[in-house]
Amino acid sequence: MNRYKKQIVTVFALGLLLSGCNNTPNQDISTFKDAFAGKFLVGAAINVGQIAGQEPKAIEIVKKQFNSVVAENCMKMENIHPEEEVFIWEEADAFVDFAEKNNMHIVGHTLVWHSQAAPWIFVDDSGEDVSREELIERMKNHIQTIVGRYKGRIDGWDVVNEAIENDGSWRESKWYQIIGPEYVELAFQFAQEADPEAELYYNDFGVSGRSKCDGIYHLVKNLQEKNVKVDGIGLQGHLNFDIPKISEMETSIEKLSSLGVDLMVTEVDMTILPWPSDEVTAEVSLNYELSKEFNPYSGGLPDSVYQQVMDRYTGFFEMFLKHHEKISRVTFWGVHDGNSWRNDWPIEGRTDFPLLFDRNYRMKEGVEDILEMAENWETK
Ligand code: 9MR
Repeated sequence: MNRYKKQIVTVFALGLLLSGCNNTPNQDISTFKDAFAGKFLVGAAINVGQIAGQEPKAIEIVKKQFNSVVAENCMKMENIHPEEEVFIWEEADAFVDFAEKNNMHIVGHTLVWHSQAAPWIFVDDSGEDVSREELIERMKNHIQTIVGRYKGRIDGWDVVNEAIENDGSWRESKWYQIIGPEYVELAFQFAQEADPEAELYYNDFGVSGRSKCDGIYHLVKNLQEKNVKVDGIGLQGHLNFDIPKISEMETSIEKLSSLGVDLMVTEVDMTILPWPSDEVTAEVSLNYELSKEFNPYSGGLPDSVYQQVMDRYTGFFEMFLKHHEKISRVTFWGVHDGNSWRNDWPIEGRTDFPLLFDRNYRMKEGVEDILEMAENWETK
């Protein structure tokens, strides 16, 4: 359990003790962070416009509802370290300042990823791949400069993102091709050296798939056997309308928790739009053309579909509550439907409804049932 969660649990337990009402649900609680207090943190990814004050209503939601934040894009390599000698700190600094000012748990995302890596990192002046030693040195400098800058301020880092393929094998990223599988343990070691107190996570999508879950299990087990510090696994929750089954994610939670690390359900959203290909994935490089067939709800969502989304969301949260002792945090990937990446991937310009706050910054109808379920969980 991380230091922030311990604090929250203590405050919550104290509150219950003082009120002398262990079994009586508090009817006044109506926010995510209060309803799930004592179970897990609830967070959201925020973007640079929101941090810069361009969307005050979204920020109001964040402050009122959540106790953890992650930066959606500004800490990714191509943004924060676009050239070897250039680090751009303004946006990341503003993100950390915002979170600290509002006393929130802070997640840094993400240090080593195949996507949005700055192109310079893998090549020399003539455009050839750098040597293994050189890439290790560059990765070390990247990780330690960033983690070092925020030492003691960022609670946990997504150190390595998406290193495993759906079939459980290694992703053939440039990191893997040039350094070999040891790049993962080296990344964790470099991060630990830079901030020994920060929690260090491995984060991936599609974790409900059996082969992928097994691949991640073995990756983390191998790190543990080598005494590499890894505190948690992020199971990205990029859900679809029909997959994965709740029970499939539950099986993964059970399996991965047997490693004795914290689990986080990260990047939660649920697309309801038709998928334009046979392969269902969160691979960000995909891109298809916009057409009416693939954008059926631009005029609004029919009630029956809306209800199915809420039922499915409720089912997932019920499962998260059941396993709350294994889960330290659940984080939404965005604040409201209007600014979700889902509207633009893998087809740009669609209208999706993936989050629990609508385009008008209103909490969606039915969310209060999820909060009530959380408040009453102990009494079930
Ligand atoms: O939400 C992010 C979007 O704005 C970016 O364009 C995209 C491109 O890299 O990344 C999105 O976030 C990704 C996250 O960092 C890692 N897991 C998958 C997320 C959705 O693609």
